Amino acid sequence: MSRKLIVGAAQMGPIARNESRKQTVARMVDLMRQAHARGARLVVFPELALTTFFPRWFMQDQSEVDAFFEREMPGPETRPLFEAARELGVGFYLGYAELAQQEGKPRHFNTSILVDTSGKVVGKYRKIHLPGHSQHEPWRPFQHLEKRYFEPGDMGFGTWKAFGGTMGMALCNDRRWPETYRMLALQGAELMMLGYNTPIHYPPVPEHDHLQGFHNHLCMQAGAYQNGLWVVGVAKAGKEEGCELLGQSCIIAPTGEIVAMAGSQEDELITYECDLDRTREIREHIFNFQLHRRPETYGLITESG
Ligand code: CDV
Repeated sequence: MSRKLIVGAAQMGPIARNESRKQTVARMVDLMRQAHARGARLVVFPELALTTFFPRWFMQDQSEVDAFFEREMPGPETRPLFEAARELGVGFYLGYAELAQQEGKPRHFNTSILVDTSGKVVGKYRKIHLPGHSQHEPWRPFQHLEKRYFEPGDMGFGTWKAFGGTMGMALCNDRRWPETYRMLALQGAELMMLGYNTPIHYPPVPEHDHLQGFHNHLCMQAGAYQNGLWVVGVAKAGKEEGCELLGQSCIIAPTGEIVAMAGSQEDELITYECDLDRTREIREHIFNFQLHRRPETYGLITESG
């Protein structure tokens, strides 16, 4: 049986701070309709796709922060995404800010879910590598307060059987860490979905600003090749509330080659027919984990410090 899956990377342009969920979700449903017209069965949206990238502001009033979070999924404003999935037979990966209640306490996570073609949530991931800082740093032109507004994901790295293969999820900064891809590949992931919000300007090391696009592709292409999996990396791009966000959303083959890339900084759908069996070209040969890995020598990697 063919394991070819047409996947859409649904890059989104900027979302203004005052843009409503309703407006944003309408943009996303439009991208899902375009994906359907191109035969896609799975669409990948960015990280924190429902609102502006709010960690760029220091906020002390928790209710102001919580307004950017979802208490239920789907909720009234996000339900059209799930209805579109059912109507079109197009599943999706969605990044959003999750406000959960666990043991009676509010918990804040930077989360992604995988929704199948019947509109059912089949997987959830909570971002593990949270970048940035937790205190207000007024010297910065904009803040990156992920460490203040979120706690590290408590679900580990997981994979899910869906869309005829084994799917993995990660979020933004996770893509810079080789452990992310390896943890997914060791659980059989054949396709990794990842949404990102990456400012072009990196205030602590501005000398690297011109390398943002290079580093984005460098880590995802290396991760794809070294682990023999497809990577779908999807940006929220363009000038959002004065902050320039990297575009260059792309689909990367298990060989590490970019096979499709967005050319704009706006809402843009790119698609590619991903043959999940192509993972075998790598995983049964050059990176055959069973034959060639030497985990007995890698102990330091899992020691803390
Ligand atoms: N949203 C992110 O995780 N952004 C980081 C930036 C801050 C470096 C990233 O890795 O792209």
